[in-house]
Amino acid sequence: MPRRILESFEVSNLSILDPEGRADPQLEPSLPTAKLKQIFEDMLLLREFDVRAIAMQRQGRMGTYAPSTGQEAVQIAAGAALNPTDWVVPSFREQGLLLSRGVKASTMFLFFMGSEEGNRLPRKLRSLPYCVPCATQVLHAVGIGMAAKLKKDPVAVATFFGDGATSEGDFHEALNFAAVYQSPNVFLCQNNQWAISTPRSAQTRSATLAQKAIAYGFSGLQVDGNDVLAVYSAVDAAAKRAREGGGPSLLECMTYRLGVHTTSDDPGRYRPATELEAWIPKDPIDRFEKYLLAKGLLQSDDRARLTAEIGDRLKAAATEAEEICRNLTPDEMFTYMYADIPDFLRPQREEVLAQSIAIDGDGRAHG
Ligand SMILES: Cc1ncc(C[n+]2csc(CCOP(=O)(O)OP(=O)(O)O)c2C)c(N)n1
Ligand SMILES: [Mg+2]
Repeated sequence: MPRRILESFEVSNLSILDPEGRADPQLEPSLPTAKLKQIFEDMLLLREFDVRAIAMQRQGRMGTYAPSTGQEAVQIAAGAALNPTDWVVPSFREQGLLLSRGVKASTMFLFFMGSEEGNRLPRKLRSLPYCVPCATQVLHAVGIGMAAKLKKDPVAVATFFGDGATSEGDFHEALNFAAVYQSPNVFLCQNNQWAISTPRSAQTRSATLAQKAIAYGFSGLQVDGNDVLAVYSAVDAAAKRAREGGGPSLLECMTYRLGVHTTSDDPGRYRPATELEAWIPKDPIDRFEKYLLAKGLLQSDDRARLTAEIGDRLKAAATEAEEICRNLTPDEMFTYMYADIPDFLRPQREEVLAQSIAIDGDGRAHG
């Protein structure tokens, strides 16, 4: 018997805006003006959030922070394409997604200040809190998807993770289960080309991450992740399919982390400067701004004005978060991990309490 080809497959890449912000008329989504403007404002909000958070971390007013500069299009377009009734399951880099869903900026600041208040998201927002272990959230999202299917709740469940997370076993188990159970999941990979200092080329020999879905029996699409309209269209289609019982999808959004992995990282030690220089002209905000300017939906001085307004709002949100932090006591670190504090932690907690540590007005601990 000769060998026969049983399967062959193709992987596509979707892009709608060209580098100058001109849209492909065949693919351009028709979005109301107010929505386009909101998307632009939310992208600026995420960029300014990074600016303020990094400054606060450098001043000792915030813990380790993971910025999203350069990745605004993926997060904001995804947030805009999902319905408020859909679920979102983030990793640790989705400030933009959560802000665009209505999480308060002060709550996001509180997370990075180490306060448990930063994990308390209003239930109606259908957003899970941040997940720092790489890829464990992808399984949680499939669980939510399977539950929604059992309850006949017509929602999509979108989960976010990085290129590095696709090397984790949890990612593969999650995709397999989602396919087998046809759960309403949208797997959204922010491929920012790096997992701390590990480049995308060292994660996998696959030509794309999108094609991983095909092995599990569903479709994967690579999307220009710096093209806000392409991400919007791809997430919109995948979420509709999920809500209508069409099963899961994987979207690999090609983007780039223009800054540090976190404020504890120095990419200058491992990343070629030429690579960064090549991505700077692909800035997703600049590209979308050109599109809106050409359409007459934005004036040339709008960006500076909006940025200043957002900066003022974020300053007030940061002050609000710092006020809340002033009332925290160090023994809170023992409060939330376990329902019943285990024996080995009891003496440590007692020691902290015995030292009567108080937090003063500057947020510094005193014995
Ligand atoms: C299970 C697990 N292993 C290791 C780490 C340490 N770690 C934190 S972020 C990170 C890289 C993640 O890269 P990627 O998935 O590409 O996401 P990105 O940070 O680029 O958004 C690693 C290895 C972790 N958080 N969880
Ligand atoms: Mg990455």
